[in-house]
Amino acid sequence: MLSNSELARIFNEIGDTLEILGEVVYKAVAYRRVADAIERYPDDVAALYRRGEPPKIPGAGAAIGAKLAELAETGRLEYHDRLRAQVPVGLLDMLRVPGVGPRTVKQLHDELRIDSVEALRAAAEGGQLRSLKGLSARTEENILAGIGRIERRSTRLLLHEADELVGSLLARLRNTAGVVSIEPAGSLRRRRATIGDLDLLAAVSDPAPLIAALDGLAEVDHVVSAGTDKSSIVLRDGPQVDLMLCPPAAWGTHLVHFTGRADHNIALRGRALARGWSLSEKGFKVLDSGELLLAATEEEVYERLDLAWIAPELREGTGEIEAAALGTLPDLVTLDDIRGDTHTHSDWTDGVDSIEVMARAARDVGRAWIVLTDHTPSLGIARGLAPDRVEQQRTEIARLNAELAPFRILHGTELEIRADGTLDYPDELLARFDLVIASIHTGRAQPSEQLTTRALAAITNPHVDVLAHPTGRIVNRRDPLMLDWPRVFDAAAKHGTALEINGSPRLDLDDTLARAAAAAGARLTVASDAHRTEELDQLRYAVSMARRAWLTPAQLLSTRSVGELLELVR
Ligand code: DGT
Ligand code: CA
Ligand code: CA
Ligand code: ZN
Repeated sequence: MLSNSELARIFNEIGDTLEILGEVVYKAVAYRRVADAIERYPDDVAALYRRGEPPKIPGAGAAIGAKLAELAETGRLEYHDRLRAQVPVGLLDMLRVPGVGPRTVKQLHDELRIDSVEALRAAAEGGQLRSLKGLSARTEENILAGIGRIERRSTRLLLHEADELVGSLLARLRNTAGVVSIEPAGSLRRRRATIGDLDLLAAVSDPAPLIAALDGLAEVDHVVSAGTDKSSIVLRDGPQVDLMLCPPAAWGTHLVHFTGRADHNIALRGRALARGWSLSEKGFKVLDSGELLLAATEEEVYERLDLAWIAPELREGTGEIEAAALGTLPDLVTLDDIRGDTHTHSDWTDGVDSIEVMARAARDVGRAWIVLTDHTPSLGIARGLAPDRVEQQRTEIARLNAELAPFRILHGTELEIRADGTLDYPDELLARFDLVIASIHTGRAQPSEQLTTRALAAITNPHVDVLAHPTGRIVNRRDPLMLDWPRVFDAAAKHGTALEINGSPRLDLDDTLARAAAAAGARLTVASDAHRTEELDQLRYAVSMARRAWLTPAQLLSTRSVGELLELVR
Protein backbone atom coordinates (compact mmCIF):
# COMPACT_ATOMS: atom_id res chain seq x y z
CA MET A 1 0.00 0.00 0.00
CA LEU A 2 1.33 3.42 -0.94
CA SER A 3 2.22 5.90 1.78
CA ASN A 4 1.15 9.54 1.58
CA SER A 5 4.58 10.59 0.39
CA GLU A 6 4.58 7.96 -2.37
CA LEU A 7 1.12 9.10 -3.53
CA ALA A 8 2.37 12.68 -3.49
CA ARG A 9 5.48 11.77 -5.47
CA ILE A 10 3.38 10.24 -8.24
CA PHE A 11 1.06 13.26 -8.39
CA ASN A 12 4.03 15.59 -8.55
CA GLU A 13 5.49 13.51 -11.35
CA ILE A 14 2.21 13.78 -13.26
CA GLY A 15 2.42 17.56 -12.88
CA ASP A 16 6.02 17.60 -14.15
CA THR A 17 5.23 15.31 -17.06
CA LEU A 18 2.28 17.43 -18.15
CA GLU A 19 4.47 20.49 -18.13
CA ILE A 20 7.24 18.80 -20.11
CA LEU A 21 4.62 17.71 -22.62
CA GLY A 22 3.60 21.34 -23.00
CA GLU A 23 0.11 20.99 -21.54
CA VAL A 24 -1.65 24.08 -20.22
CA VAL A 25 0.04 25.12 -17.01
CA TYR A 26 -3.00 25.10 -14.72
CA LYS A 27 -3.37 21.31 -15.15
CA ALA A 28 0.13 20.70 -13.79
CA VAL A 29 -0.49 23.16 -10.99
CA ALA A 30 -3.69 21.32 -10.00
CA TYR A 31 -1.86 17.98 -9.64
CA ARG A 32 0.92 19.56 -7.61
CA ARG A 33 -1.55 21.23 -5.27
CA VAL A 34 -3.21 17.87 -4.60
CA ALA A 35 0.21 16.25 -4.09
CA ASP A 36 0.96 18.87 -1.49
CA ALA A 37 -2.35 18.30 0.30
CA ILE A 38 -1.81 14.51 0.36
CA GLU A 39 1.67 14.93 1.76
CA ARG A 40 0.34 16.99 4.63
CA TYR A 41 -2.82 14.95 5.24
CA PRO A 42 -2.73 13.76 8.88
CA ASP A 43 -3.99 10.21 8.20
CA ASP A 44 -2.95 7.46 5.84
CA VAL A 45 -4.82 8.38 2.63
CA ALA A 46 -4.55 5.01 0.88
CA ALA A 47 -5.77 3.18 3.98
CA LEU A 48 -8.84 5.41 4.17
CA TYR A 49 -9.69 4.66 0.53
CA ARG A 50 -9.31 0.94 1.12
CA ARG A 51 -11.59 1.15 4.12
CA GLY A 52 -14.22 2.83 1.93
CA GLU A 53 -13.89 6.17 3.74
CA PRO A 54 -12.27 8.39 1.05
CA PRO A 55 -10.85 11.53 2.68
CA LYS A 56 -11.66 15.03 1.47
CA ILE A 57 -8.42 16.22 -0.14
CA PRO A 58 -8.41 19.95 -0.92
CA GLY A 59 -8.19 20.59 -4.66
CA ALA A 60 -9.15 17.06 -5.69
CA GLY A 61 -12.28 17.52 -7.83
CA ALA A 62 -14.10 14.80 -9.75
CA ALA A 63 -11.38 14.06 -12.34
CA ILE A 64 -8.34 14.13 -10.05
CA GLY A 65 -10.33 12.50 -7.23
CA ALA A 66 -11.11 9.49 -9.44
CA LYS A 67 -7.41 9.15 -10.25
CA LEU A 68 -6.45 9.34 -6.59
CA ALA A 69 -9.03 6.65 -5.79
CA GLU A 70 -7.61 4.36 -8.50
CA LEU A 71 -4.06 4.85 -7.28
CA ALA A 72 -4.88 4.50 -3.58
CA GLU A 73 -7.02 1.40 -4.05
CA THR A 74 -4.95 -0.51 -6.62
CA GLY A 75 -1.45 0.93 -6.19
CA ARG A 76 -1.41 1.80 -9.92
CA LEU A 77 -2.71 4.57 -12.11
CA GLU A 78 -3.29 3.96 -15.79
CA TYR A 79 -3.17 7.68 -16.60
CA HIS A 80 0.28 7.96 -14.97
CA ASP A 81 1.63 4.99 -16.95
CA ARG A 82 0.26 6.48 -20.18
CA LEU A 83 1.85 9.88 -19.54
CA ARG A 84 5.20 8.35 -18.67
CA ALA A 85 5.23 6.44 -21.93
CA GLN A 86 5.08 9.76 -23.74
CA VAL A 87 8.31 11.28 -22.38
CA PRO A 88 11.80 9.82 -22.60
CA VAL A 89 12.80 8.59 -19.10
CA GLY A 90 15.92 10.73 -19.26
CA LEU A 91 13.80 13.88 -19.13
CA LEU A 92 12.34 12.93 -15.77
CA ASP A 93 15.86 12.12 -14.52
CA MET A 94 16.93 15.63 -15.49
CA LEU A 95 14.40 17.00 -13.03
CA ARG A 96 16.50 15.59 -10.19
CA VAL A 97 19.22 18.13 -10.99
CA PRO A 98 18.74 21.02 -8.56
CA GLY A 99 17.51 24.14 -10.33
CA VAL A 100 16.29 22.28 -13.41
CA GLY A 101 12.49 22.43 -13.58
CA PRO A 102 10.03 21.01 -16.12
CA ARG A 103 10.00 24.17 -18.18
CA THR A 104 13.78 24.12 -18.57
CA VAL A 105 13.69 20.41 -19.40
CA LYS A 106 11.16 21.10 -22.17
CA GLN A 107 13.25 24.00 -23.47
CA LEU A 108 16.47 21.91 -23.45
CA HIS A 109 14.74 19.06 -25.22
CA ASP A 110 12.93 21.20 -27.79
CA GLU A 111 15.89 23.39 -28.70
CA LEU A 112 19.00 21.24 -28.10
CA ARG A 113 17.53 17.68 -28.15
CA ILE A 114 18.98 17.05 -24.68
CA ASP A 115 17.25 13.95 -23.32
CA SER A 116 19.38 12.69 -20.41
CA VAL A 117 21.49 13.88 -17.48
CA GLU A 118 24.59 12.74 -19.40
CA ALA A 119 23.64 14.86 -22.44
CA LEU A 120 22.88 17.76 -20.13
CA ARG A 121 26.32 17.48 -18.54
CA ALA A 122 28.02 17.41 -21.95
CA ALA A 123 26.09 20.45 -23.12
CA ALA A 124 26.86 22.38 -19.93
CA GLU A 125 30.55 21.47 -20.15
CA GLY A 126 30.58 22.52 -23.79
CA GLY A 127 29.08 25.91 -22.94
CA GLN A 128 26.04 25.29 -25.14
CA LEU A 129 23.34 26.23 -22.64
CA ARG A 130 24.13 29.94 -22.45
CA SER A 131 22.77 30.38 -25.98
CA LEU A 132 19.24 29.60 -24.75
CA LYS A 133 16.84 32.26 -23.60
CA GLY A 134 17.03 32.77 -19.83
CA LEU A 135 20.13 30.58 -19.36
CA SER A 136 23.71 31.76 -18.79
CA ALA A 137 27.24 30.61 -18.06
CA ARG A 138 26.21 30.76 -14.43
CA THR A 139 23.37 28.27 -15.10
CA GLU A 140 25.90 25.89 -16.68
CA GLU A 141 28.06 26.02 -13.56
CA ASN A 142 25.08 25.42 -11.28
CA ILE A 143 23.89 22.50 -13.36
CA LEU A 144 27.33 20.86 -13.30
CA ALA A 145 27.57 21.33 -9.55
CA GLY A 146 24.07 19.90 -9.14
CA ILE A 147 24.87 16.83 -11.24
CA GLY A 148 27.98 16.24 -9.14
CA ARG A 149 25.87 16.41 -6.01
CA ILE A 150 23.25 13.88 -7.11
CA GLU A 151 25.98 11.51 -8.20
CA ARG A 152 27.64 11.67 -4.81
CA ARG A 153 24.27 11.01 -3.23
CA SER A 154 23.52 7.95 -5.30
CA THR A 155 26.72 6.04 -4.55
CA ARG A 156 27.02 4.42 -1.13
CA LEU A 157 29.34 6.27 1.19
CA LEU A 158 32.71 4.72 2.06
CA LEU A 159 32.95 3.78 5.75
CA HIS A 160 35.81 6.28 6.25
CA GLU A 161 33.70 9.14 4.88
CA ALA A 162 30.64 8.12 6.88
CA ASP A 163 32.70 8.00 10.09
CA GLU A 164 34.04 11.47 9.53
CA LEU A 165 30.63 12.86 8.65
CA VAL A 166 28.95 11.31 11.68
CA GLY A 167 31.73 12.52 13.94
CA SER A 168 31.12 16.06 12.81
CA LEU A 169 27.33 15.78 13.16
CA LEU A 170 27.48 14.22 16.61
CA ALA A 171 29.92 16.82 17.86
CA ARG A 172 27.24 19.42 17.23
CA LEU A 173 24.15 17.41 18.26
CA ARG A 174 25.47 15.74 21.40
CA ASN A 175 25.15 18.79 23.64
CA THR A 176 21.61 19.69 22.62
CA ALA A 177 19.17 20.14 25.50
CA GLY A 178 17.28 16.97 26.39
CA VAL A 179 19.83 14.56 24.87
CA VAL A 180 20.89 11.75 27.23
CA SER A 181 22.86 9.81 24.63
CA ILE A 182 23.15 9.73 20.85
CA GLU A 183 24.93 7.06 18.82
CA PRO A 184 25.16 5.83 15.23
CA ALA A 185 23.08 2.74 14.40
CA GLY A 186 22.38 0.87 11.13
CA SER A 187 25.15 -0.21 8.79
CA LEU A 188 27.61 2.33 10.21
CA ARG A 189 27.42 0.70 13.65
CA ARG A 190 27.81 -2.69 11.99
CA ARG A 191 30.90 -1.18 10.29
CA ARG A 192 29.95 -2.18 6.76
CA ALA A 193 32.44 -1.12 4.07
CA THR A 194 29.84 1.17 2.54
CA ILE A 195 26.91 3.00 4.04
CA GLY A 196 23.61 3.76 2.30
CA ASP A 197 22.12 6.26 4.71
CA LEU A 198 23.20 7.31 8.18
CA ASP A 199 21.06 6.20 11.10
CA LEU A 200 21.33 7.92 14.45
CA LEU A 201 19.57 6.92 17.66
CA ALA A 202 19.13 9.32 20.55
CA ALA A 203 17.80 8.76 24.04
CA VAL A 204 16.13 12.01 25.05
CA SER A 205 14.14 13.50 27.87
CA ASP A 206 12.66 15.99 25.40
CA PRO A 207 12.69 15.33 21.64
CA ALA A 208 11.87 18.79 20.27
CA PRO A 209 15.25 20.53 20.72
CA LEU A 210 17.18 17.70 19.06
CA ILE A 211 14.87 17.52 16.05
CA ALA A 212 15.13 21.29 15.67
CA ALA A 213 18.94 21.08 15.94
CA LEU A 214 19.16 18.38 13.26
CA ASP A 215 16.83 20.15 10.84
CA GLY A 216 18.72 23.40 11.44
CA LEU A 217 22.24 22.13 10.64
CA ALA A 218 23.95 24.30 8.05
CA GLU A 219 24.60 21.43 5.63
CA VAL A 220 20.96 20.27 5.44
CA ASP A 221 19.64 20.31 1.89
CA HIS A 222 16.06 19.46 2.76
CA VAL A 223 13.94 17.78 5.42
CA VAL A 224 12.40 14.55 4.13
CA SER A 225 10.04 14.01 7.02
CA ALA A 226 9.84 15.24 10.56
CA GLY A 227 7.77 13.75 13.37
CA THR A 228 7.84 13.79 17.14
CA ASP A 229 10.13 10.77 17.54
CA LYS A 230 11.88 10.66 14.16
CA SER A 231 13.30 13.03 11.59
CA SER A 232 14.92 12.41 8.23
CA ILE A 233 17.02 14.94 6.38
CA VAL A 234 19.19 14.93 3.28
CA LEU A 235 22.58 16.62 3.50
CA ARG A 236 23.69 18.95 0.71
CA ASP A 237 26.72 16.92 -0.29
CA GLY A 238 25.87 13.68 1.31
CA PRO A 239 23.43 11.02 2.23
CA GLN A 240 20.14 10.95 4.05
CA VAL A 241 20.30 10.99 7.83
CA ASP A 242 17.57 9.16 9.76
CA LEU A 243 17.36 10.24 13.37
CA MET A 244 15.29 8.11 15.75
CA LEU A 245 14.47 9.21 19.28
CA CYS A 246 13.45 7.19 22.30
CA PRO A 247 13.13 7.46 26.07
CA PRO A 248 16.25 6.30 27.93
CA ALA A 249 14.34 3.40 29.51
CA ALA A 250 13.77 1.90 26.03
CA TRP A 251 17.28 2.52 24.66
CA GLY A 252 18.26 -1.17 24.59
CA THR A 253 15.42 -2.39 22.36
CA HIS A 254 15.67 0.65 20.11
CA LEU A 255 19.40 0.24 19.59
CA VAL A 256 18.99 -3.47 18.82
CA HIS A 257 16.15 -2.73 16.41
CA PHE A 258 18.01 -0.06 14.46
CA THR A 259 21.35 -1.88 14.31
CA GLY A 260 20.80 -5.45 13.14
CA ARG A 261 20.27 -6.36 9.54
CA ALA A 262 16.72 -7.62 8.85
CA ASP A 263 17.70 -11.32 9.11
CA HIS A 264 19.21 -10.78 12.54
CA ASN A 265 16.22 -8.83 13.81
CA ILE A 266 13.72 -11.34 12.45
CA ALA A 267 15.54 -14.17 14.23
CA LEU A 268 15.45 -12.20 17.50
CA ARG A 269 11.71 -11.63 17.12
CA GLY A 270 11.26 -15.36 16.51
CA ARG A 271 13.06 -16.20 19.76
CA ALA A 272 10.92 -13.63 21.57
CA LEU A 273 7.68 -15.13 20.22
CA ALA A 274 8.77 -18.59 21.34
CA ARG A 275 9.02 -17.13 24.84
CA GLY A 276 5.61 -15.47 24.74
CA TRP A 277 6.63 -11.91 23.80
CA SER A 278 6.28 -9.73 20.76
CA LEU A 279 9.54 -7.79 20.35
CA SER A 280 9.67 -4.35 18.76
CA GLU A 281 11.82 -1.27 19.25
CA LYS A 282 9.46 -0.23 22.04
CA GLY A 283 10.10 -3.31 24.15
CA PHE A 284 8.90 -6.84 24.83
CA LYS A 285 5.11 -6.99 24.83
CA VAL A 286 3.81 -9.90 26.90
CA LEU A 287 1.37 -11.66 24.57
CA ASP A 288 -0.97 -12.82 27.36
CA SER A 289 -1.33 -9.60 29.30
CA GLY A 290 -0.28 -6.89 26.87
CA GLU A 291 2.21 -5.60 29.44
CA LEU A 292 5.29 -3.88 27.93
CA LEU A 293 8.67 -4.89 29.37
CA LEU A 294 11.33 -2.24 28.74
CA ALA A 295 15.05 -2.79 28.26
CA ALA A 296 17.43 0.08 28.86
CA THR A 297 20.51 -1.78 27.61
CA GLU A 298 21.26 -4.15 24.75
CA GLU A 299 22.61 -6.70 27.20
CA GLU A 300 19.15 -6.95 28.80
CA VAL A 301 17.58 -7.54 25.39
CA TYR A 302 19.89 -10.41 24.50
CA GLU A 303 19.80 -11.84 28.01
CA ARG A 304 16.00 -12.03 27.93
CA LEU A 305 16.37 -14.11 24.76
CA ASP A 306 18.96 -16.39 26.43
CA LEU A 307 21.73 -15.02 24.26
CA ALA A 308 25.11 -13.52 24.97
CA TRP A 309 25.44 -9.90 23.81
CA ILE A 310 26.39 -9.90 20.12
CA ALA A 311 28.85 -7.34 18.76
CA PRO A 312 27.19 -5.03 16.18
CA GLU A 313 29.68 -6.08 13.47
CA LEU A 314 28.30 -9.63 13.63
CA ARG A 315 24.62 -8.75 13.39
CA GLU A 316 24.22 -9.76 9.76
CA GLY A 317 22.26 -12.97 10.15
CA THR A 318 25.19 -15.24 9.26
CA GLY A 319 25.24 -17.62 12.20
CA GLU A 320 25.79 -15.21 15.08
CA ILE A 321 22.50 -16.01 16.86
CA GLU A 322 23.24 -19.74 16.86
CA ALA A 323 26.77 -19.03 18.15
CA ALA A 324 25.43 -16.70 20.87
CA ALA A 325 22.96 -19.38 21.97
CA LEU A 326 25.72 -21.98 22.16
CA GLY A 327 28.18 -19.61 23.82
CA THR A 328 30.64 -20.00 20.95
CA LEU A 329 30.88 -16.38 19.76
CA PRO A 330 34.48 -15.46 18.90
CA ASP A 331 36.44 -13.17 21.20
CA LEU A 332 36.75 -10.49 18.51
CA VAL A 333 39.95 -8.56 17.96
CA THR A 334 39.87 -4.89 19.05
CA LEU A 335 42.07 -1.95 18.11
CA ASP A 336 43.69 -2.26 21.54
CA ASP A 337 44.96 -5.73 20.62
CA ILE A 338 46.95 -4.37 17.67
CA ARG A 339 50.67 -3.94 18.26
CA GLY A 340 51.99 -3.31 14.79
CA ASP A 341 51.29 -2.40 11.21
CA THR A 342 52.50 -4.70 8.42
CA HIS A 343 52.15 -2.29 5.49
CA THR A 344 53.46 1.31 5.44
CA HIS A 345 55.29 3.55 2.96
CA SER A 346 57.72 6.46 3.08
CA ASP A 347 59.03 9.14 0.73
CA TRP A 348 61.63 6.67 -0.48
CA THR A 349 58.95 5.53 -2.95
CA ASP A 350 55.40 6.90 -3.28
CA GLY A 351 54.82 7.97 0.34
CA VAL A 352 54.77 11.58 1.52
CA ASP A 353 56.63 11.47 4.85
CA SER A 354 60.13 10.32 5.74
CA ILE A 355 60.76 6.99 7.46
CA GLU A 356 61.55 8.81 10.68
CA VAL A 357 58.36 10.89 10.62
CA MET A 358 56.24 7.81 9.87
CA ALA A 359 57.90 5.83 12.65
CA ARG A 360 57.52 8.56 15.26
CA ALA A 361 53.86 9.03 14.31
CA ALA A 362 53.20 5.29 14.56
CA ARG A 363 54.86 5.24 17.98
CA ASP A 364 52.74 8.21 19.06
CA VAL A 365 49.51 6.39 18.20
CA GLY A 366 50.60 3.43 20.30
CA ARG A 367 52.12 0.96 17.84
CA ALA A 368 55.11 -1.03 19.03
CA TRP A 369 56.39 -1.64 15.50
CA ILE A 370 55.77 -1.01 11.82
CA VAL A 371 56.99 -2.78 8.74
CA LEU A 372 58.22 -0.32 6.14
CA THR A 373 57.13 -1.78 2.80
CA ASP A 374 58.19 0.52 0.01
CA HIS A 375 57.74 -0.54 -3.61
CA THR A 376 59.98 -2.56 -5.95
CA PRO A 377 61.40 -1.28 -9.29
CA SER A 378 58.85 -2.49 -11.83
CA LEU A 379 56.15 -0.31 -10.26
CA GLY A 380 57.57 2.67 -12.15
CA ILE A 381 54.99 5.21 -11.04
CA ALA A 382 55.96 4.56 -7.44
CA ARG A 383 59.75 5.00 -8.04
CA GLY A 384 60.39 1.47 -6.81
CA LEU A 385 63.73 0.83 -5.10
CA ALA A 386 66.68 -0.64 -6.98
CA PRO A 387 68.74 -3.15 -4.91
CA ASP A 388 71.39 -0.58 -3.89
CA ARG A 389 68.66 1.72 -2.54
CA VAL A 390 67.32 -1.21 -0.55
CA GLU A 391 70.71 -1.52 1.16
CA GLN A 392 70.80 2.23 1.90
CA GLN A 393 67.30 2.01 3.32
CA ARG A 394 68.37 -0.82 5.62
CA THR A 395 71.20 1.36 6.96
CA GLU A 396 68.82 4.26 7.58
CA ILE A 397 66.37 1.97 9.40
CA ALA A 398 69.16 0.61 11.62
CA ARG A 399 70.16 4.17 12.52
CA LEU A 400 66.56 5.08 13.42
CA ASN A 401 66.00 1.89 15.40
CA ALA A 402 68.93 2.74 17.62
CA GLU A 403 67.26 6.06 18.33
CA LEU A 404 63.64 4.95 18.68
CA ALA A 405 64.02 1.73 20.70
CA PRO A 406 62.07 -0.06 22.04
CA PHE A 407 59.92 0.96 19.06
CA ARG A 408 60.97 -1.10 16.03
CA ILE A 409 60.93 -0.38 12.31
CA LEU A 410 61.10 -3.67 10.46
CA HIS A 411 62.58 -3.63 6.98
CA GLY A 412 60.05 -4.93 4.48
CA THR A 413 59.09 -4.51 0.87
CA GLU A 414 55.91 -4.41 -1.17
CA LEU A 415 57.04 -6.85 -3.80
CA GLU A 416 55.48 -6.52 -7.24
CA ILE A 417 54.10 -9.75 -8.70
CA ARG A 418 54.83 -9.02 -12.34
CA ALA A 419 52.34 -9.59 -15.16
CA ASP A 420 54.29 -12.69 -16.27
CA GLY A 421 54.03 -14.18 -12.78
CA THR A 422 57.68 -13.63 -11.81
CA LEU A 423 58.65 -11.65 -8.72
CA ASP A 424 60.38 -8.28 -8.86
CA TYR A 425 63.40 -9.15 -6.65
CA PRO A 426 65.54 -12.28 -6.72
CA ASP A 427 65.31 -14.72 -3.79
CA GLU A 428 68.75 -13.68 -2.40
CA LEU A 429 67.53 -10.11 -1.99
CA LEU A 430 64.12 -11.18 -0.62
CA ALA A 431 65.89 -13.24 2.03
CA ARG A 432 67.44 -10.07 3.46
CA PHE A 433 64.11 -8.44 4.43
CA ASP A 434 62.43 -8.88 7.80
CA LEU A 435 59.04 -9.27 6.12
CA VAL A 436 57.91 -9.40 2.49
CA ILE A 437 54.43 -8.48 1.34
CA ALA A 438 53.57 -9.19 -2.30
CA SER A 439 50.92 -7.61 -4.46
CA ILE A 440 49.47 -7.33 -7.95
CA HIS A 441 49.13 -3.86 -9.48
CA THR A 442 49.50 -4.59 -13.21
CA GLY A 443 48.05 -7.02 -15.74
CA ARG A 444 44.72 -6.80 -13.97
CA ALA A 445 42.75 -7.69 -17.10
CA GLN A 446 44.17 -11.22 -17.27
CA PRO A 447 41.82 -14.19 -16.99
CA SER A 448 41.12 -15.48 -13.51
CA GLU A 449 43.27 -18.59 -14.01
CA GLN A 450 46.35 -16.54 -14.86
CA LEU A 451 45.78 -14.11 -11.97
CA THR A 452 45.41 -17.06 -9.60
CA THR A 453 48.66 -18.56 -10.85
CA ARG A 454 50.44 -15.25 -10.17
CA ALA A 455 49.04 -15.04 -6.65
CA LEU A 456 50.07 -18.65 -6.01
CA ALA A 457 53.60 -17.92 -7.26
CA ALA A 458 53.96 -15.37 -4.48
CA ILE A 459 52.18 -17.38 -1.80
CA THR A 460 54.34 -20.44 -2.36
CA ASN A 461 57.62 -18.50 -2.41
CA PRO A 462 59.25 -19.16 0.98
CA HIS A 463 60.36 -15.53 1.33
CA VAL A 464 56.89 -14.04 0.85
CA ASP A 465 55.05 -13.59 4.15
CA VAL A 466 51.90 -11.68 3.20
CA LEU A 467 49.68 -11.34 0.13
CA ALA A 468 48.74 -7.64 0.24
CA HIS A 469 45.32 -6.31 -0.85
CA PRO A 470 44.54 -9.64 -2.54
CA THR A 471 41.56 -8.55 -4.69
CA GLY A 472 43.02 -5.19 -5.76
CA ARG A 473 39.65 -3.52 -5.31
CA ILE A 474 39.15 0.12 -4.39
CA VAL A 475 35.71 0.69 -2.91
CA ASN A 476 33.40 2.49 -5.37
CA ARG A 477 36.25 2.87 -7.87
CA ARG A 478 37.81 -0.41 -8.93
CA ASP A 479 36.22 -3.85 -9.02
CA PRO A 480 37.88 -6.77 -7.24
CA LEU A 481 39.91 -9.33 -9.18
CA MET A 482 38.16 -12.69 -9.38
CA LEU A 483 40.75 -15.21 -8.24
CA ASP A 484 40.08 -18.84 -7.45
CA TRP A 485 39.76 -18.04 -3.76
CA PRO A 486 39.47 -21.57 -2.34
CA ARG A 487 42.77 -22.45 -4.03
CA VAL A 488 44.41 -19.21 -2.92
CA PHE A 489 43.28 -19.63 0.70
CA ASP A 490 44.28 -23.30 0.88
CA ALA A 491 47.74 -22.49 -0.47
CA ALA A 492 48.09 -19.59 1.97
CA ALA A 493 47.17 -21.88 4.87
CA LYS A 494 49.57 -24.56 3.71
CA HIS A 495 52.54 -22.21 3.19
CA GLY A 496 51.90 -19.99 6.20
CA THR A 497 51.47 -16.89 4.03
CA ALA A 498 49.14 -14.36 5.65
CA LEU A 499 46.39 -12.54 3.77
CA GLU A 500 46.09 -8.82 4.30
CA ILE A 501 43.05 -6.84 5.34
CA ASN A 502 44.00 -3.41 4.06
CA GLY A 503 42.45 -0.44 5.89
CA SER A 504 42.83 2.14 3.10
CA PRO A 505 39.73 2.81 0.98
CA ARG A 506 40.41 -0.56 -0.58
CA LEU A 507 39.10 -2.48 2.45
CA ASP A 508 40.64 -5.54 0.85
CA LEU A 509 40.17 -8.42 1.70
CA ASP A 510 36.53 -7.68 2.33
CA ASP A 511 34.82 -9.19 5.36
CA THR A 512 33.29 -12.17 3.55
CA LEU A 513 36.53 -13.25 1.88
CA ALA A 514 38.51 -12.68 5.08
CA ARG A 515 36.13 -14.96 6.95
CA ALA A 516 36.47 -17.60 4.25
CA ALA A 517 40.27 -17.32 4.37
CA ALA A 518 40.28 -17.84 8.13
CA ALA A 519 37.90 -20.78 7.79
CA ALA A 520 40.39 -22.33 5.34
CA GLY A 521 43.02 -22.06 8.08
CA ALA A 522 44.92 -19.11 6.68
CA ARG A 523 46.48 -16.47 8.89
CA LEU A 524 45.55 -12.82 8.36
CA THR A 525 47.01 -9.41 9.07
CA VAL A 526 45.51 -5.93 9.42
CA ALA A 527 47.45 -3.00 7.96
CA SER A 528 47.03 0.69 7.18
CA ASP A 529 48.93 0.94 3.85
CA ALA A 530 49.68 4.49 5.06
CA HIS A 531 51.45 6.77 2.59
CA ARG A 532 51.44 9.68 5.10
CA THR A 533 51.20 9.89 8.87
CA GLU A 534 47.48 10.73 8.91
CA GLU A 535 46.76 7.44 7.18
CA LEU A 536 48.24 5.30 9.95
CA ASP A 537 44.79 5.62 11.56
CA GLN A 538 43.31 3.63 8.65
CA LEU A 539 44.32 0.54 10.58
CA ARG A 540 41.09 0.83 12.54
CA TYR A 541 39.02 0.24 9.40
CA ALA A 542 40.99 -2.94 8.81
CA VAL A 543 40.16 -3.93 12.39
CA SER A 544 36.47 -3.26 11.68
CA MET A 545 36.63 -5.59 8.67
CA ALA A 546 38.48 -8.19 10.75
CA ARG A 547 35.73 -8.07 13.36
CA ARG A 548 33.08 -8.45 10.67
CA ALA A 549 35.08 -11.50 9.55
CA TRP A 550 34.74 -12.98 13.09
CA LEU A 551 38.51 -12.83 13.69
CA THR A 552 40.24 -13.19 17.04
CA PRO A 553 43.64 -11.70 18.01
CA ALA A 554 45.34 -15.09 17.64
CA GLN A 555 44.48 -15.24 13.92
CA LEU A 556 46.36 -12.03 13.10
CA LEU A 557 50.03 -11.14 12.65
CA SER A 558 49.42 -7.57 13.79
CA THR A 559 48.69 -8.58 17.38
CA ARG A 560 52.18 -10.07 17.89
CA SER A 561 55.23 -8.64 19.54
CA VAL A 562 58.24 -8.08 17.25
CA GLY A 563 59.86 -11.23 18.58
CA GLU A 564 56.78 -13.37 18.02
CA LEU A 565 56.26 -11.89 14.56
CA LEU A 566 59.82 -12.59 13.40
CA GLU A 567 59.57 -16.08 14.84
CA LEU A 568 56.33 -16.69 12.94
CA VAL A 569 57.57 -15.55 9.54
CA ARG A 570 60.98 -17.16 9.78
P1 DGT B 1 22.28 0.97 4.52
O1 DGT B 1 21.60 2.20 5.00
O2 DGT B 1 21.80 0.52 3.21
O3 DGT B 1 23.75 1.06 4.56
O4 DGT B 1 21.91 -0.25 5.53
P2 DGT B 1 21.21 -0.21 6.94
O5 DGT B 1 21.40 -1.54 7.52
O6 DGT B 1 21.67 0.95 7.73
O7 DGT B 1 19.68 -0.10 6.55
P3 DGT B 1 18.56 0.99 6.88
O8 DGT B 1 19.12 2.36 6.95
O9 DGT B 1 17.47 0.74 5.91
O10 DGT B 1 18.00 0.55 8.29
C1 DGT B 1 18.59 0.99 9.48
C2 DGT B 1 18.42 -0.04 10.55
O11 DGT B 1 17.07 -0.16 10.96
C3 DGT B 1 18.83 -1.42 10.11
O12 DGT B 1 19.64 -1.94 11.12
C4 DGT B 1 17.56 -2.19 9.98
C5 DGT B 1 16.69 -1.52 11.01
N1 DGT B 1 15.25 -1.68 10.83
C6 DGT B 1 14.45 -2.30 11.67
N2 DGT B 1 13.21 -2.28 11.23
C7 DGT B 1 13.19 -1.63 10.10
C8 DGT B 1 12.14 -1.29 9.16
O13 DGT B 1 10.98 -1.57 9.33
N3 DGT B 1 12.53 -0.60 8.06
C9 DGT B 1 13.83 -0.25 7.85
N4 DGT B 1 14.15 0.41 6.73
N5 DGT B 1 14.80 -0.57 8.72
C10 DGT B 1 14.49 -1.25 9.83
CA1 CA C 1 21.38 3.10 7.04
CA1 CA D 1 17.98 4.45 7.34
ZN1 ZN E 1 51.17 -0.34 -0.41
